Order: sequence, then structure tokens, then C-alpha cells
Amino acid sequence: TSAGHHQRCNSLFAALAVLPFCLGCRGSSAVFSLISCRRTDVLLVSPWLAPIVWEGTFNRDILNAQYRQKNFVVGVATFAVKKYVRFIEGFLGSANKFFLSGHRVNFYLFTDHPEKVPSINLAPEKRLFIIPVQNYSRWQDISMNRMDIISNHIHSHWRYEVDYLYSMDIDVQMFEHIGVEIIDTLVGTISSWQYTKPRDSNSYERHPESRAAIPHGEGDFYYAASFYGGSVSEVYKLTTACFKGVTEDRANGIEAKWHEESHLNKYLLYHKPTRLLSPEYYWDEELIRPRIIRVKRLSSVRKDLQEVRF
Ligand code: UD2
Repeated sequence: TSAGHHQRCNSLFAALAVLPFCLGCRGSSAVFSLISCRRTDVLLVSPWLAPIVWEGTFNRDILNAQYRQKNFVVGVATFAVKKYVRFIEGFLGSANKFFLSGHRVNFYLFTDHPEKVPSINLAPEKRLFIIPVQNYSRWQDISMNRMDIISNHIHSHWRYEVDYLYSMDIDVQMFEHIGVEIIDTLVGTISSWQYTKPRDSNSYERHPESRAAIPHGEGDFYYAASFYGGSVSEVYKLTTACFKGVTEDRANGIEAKWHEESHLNKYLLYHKPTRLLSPEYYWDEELIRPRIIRVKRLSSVRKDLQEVRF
């Protein structure tokens, strides 16, 4: 169970804590920092040794210095279709301030209402590309077709334009820095609804007829489709595979339980992320925030589902 993983990994971290550095602290008093900064309350490494990013586990100054040497460009794909255009300003305004601050970012905004995109003064290293997209009558299709659109754009443009690509929901706001600690080859965000539940939780698609099906007893983390990414080539493989699953399900008259999120979870179960973001990186405002979520970096904007979707 994930509780079992918790215990195993925390004791692993306790053993590593004798190293003479604390990556979670600023300043140079390494020995004191070591004691005050380690986190023993959360899982820090997945069972396949991918880091899980929590506040207090890294030093942003060190990461920034390393990252600057590479001169990477990061792309962010986000969709604002139909009534979701109302979320553009909050998303872009907060992302301009908090998302990879000081680093090069291209925001790719897909919308069926380009004329409604508010003008926002972006930082000089940030660029906004508005890409017209058709709408679909069903909100599930808007959300699921993102995978296809992202895969096609990687093939036609983004593989020449960006090094890393992240897909994000638009109905979110950022409140704290989301920095280069999110950069890795294949990155998933642990769902804020699921991080405490055992792996047999009922969010996975379990019906064997669906291409998103995960057999009972299998599964590790449950990932949110609102924020995932990685190198442009890995995100291409992910989105292409997930959309293939969506298409095959459609041909069989099936729609997975949580739409493209179900297909994402199937993919990430068998292609393990190289880095996991803790629920700090997508906190659902419907939930009461427990103590382990020390920082709410990004959270959903409360919305009346009936009103915005129909
Ligand atoms: C969950 C997932 C979401 C997606 C969805 C599918 C999380 C936190 N979010 O969110 O990623 O998997 O379930 O069931 O796990 N959109 C529009 N116009 C619409 C409808 C959707 O632009 O009319 C876009 C928009 O970018 C939005 C995204 O699709 O952020 C996902 O839709 P949602 O936020 O309504 O889905 P939600 O909250 O159920």
C-alpha cells in the first residue's frame, strides 16, 4: 500500500539525513540546517527513486544557478474554451509572476475566443501565443481533445521551439513560486484528492474494456491531469499514447471514468515519472488543507460546474 511505501521511504530519508548538506535551506550553516530542514512527515522519494517535490526539500538558488547555464525554453499549453475564457486573466497574471520567474517561458493559449483574451503585460522573458481552436459541445471532449491538440502541436511546432512542455488547466491561480524544481524528463502531479488513499482507491478506471483500465491491485500514485509535463519528446509520447487510448475507447463506445485523466494515470503507471510534484502544485480548493501542505503554490479557482460547463 502507499502507507507501506511511506514508512519505507521515510526511513530511507532518515538514513540519508546524515549527509553534510541540507538542500532545503538557504544559508551556509549546513549542520544546523540539516537538523531543522529535513522533512520526515511526507514521502520524499517514490519506490522507483524519483524525487517527490515538497517545500523544504530543495534549494531554489542552487537549482536556478544550474538551470541558467542551460538556457532552456519551457512551453505551457493551456486551454480556455467557451466560458473558461473568464479564467485567462487570473491564470496568466499569476503565472507571469510565479511560474518559472526569471526564466524563458512560452505560454500557448488555445481558445475559441481570441478576441476575449485580455491584454496582460508579461515579463520580458515570457511570451504569449494565442492559438484559435474549435469548441466542442461536450466539456468532456474539450478536456479530452487537449491530448490530441498538444501531440499535434509538438510534432508541427513545439519540438523546434521549446525544451520542456507542461500542460496546465486554466481554472487555477498561482500563489507562490513554481520554479525549476518542476523540470525533469517526465513529471506528474500527485492529486490532492488521492495522496492519502491506498492504491486500490476508486479513482482509476477499473473496467477492463477501457484502454485506460488498471487492474485491481495495481497502481501507485493517482496523478492530476491538471498539471503534467516533461521533455518535449516525452510529452509527445505521453499525449500521443493517451489520445490513442481515448480514440480506441470512443470507437468502442466507452468513455473512461475521469476522461483523459484516466488515460494519463494508465500511462504514468507503466511509464514512471522521473519526478513527482506534491499536491502543493495543484491544491483543490474544495479540500481542507492539511499541515503537510506547507505552501499552496497553485490551486483551483472555485467554479459552479453547471454554470461554466453548460
Ligand atoms: C479534472 C482534471 C482535468 C481533466 C478533467 C476531466 C484535475 C485537477 N483536473 O478537472 O485536468 O482531467 O477532470 O474530467 O485533476 N476546458 C475549457 N472549457 C470547458 C471545459 C474545460 O476550456 O468548457 C479546459 C480548461 O482548460 C480546463 C480543463 O479543460 O481547465 C479541464 O476542465 P475542468 O477544469 O472543468 O475539469 P475538472 O475541474 O473536472
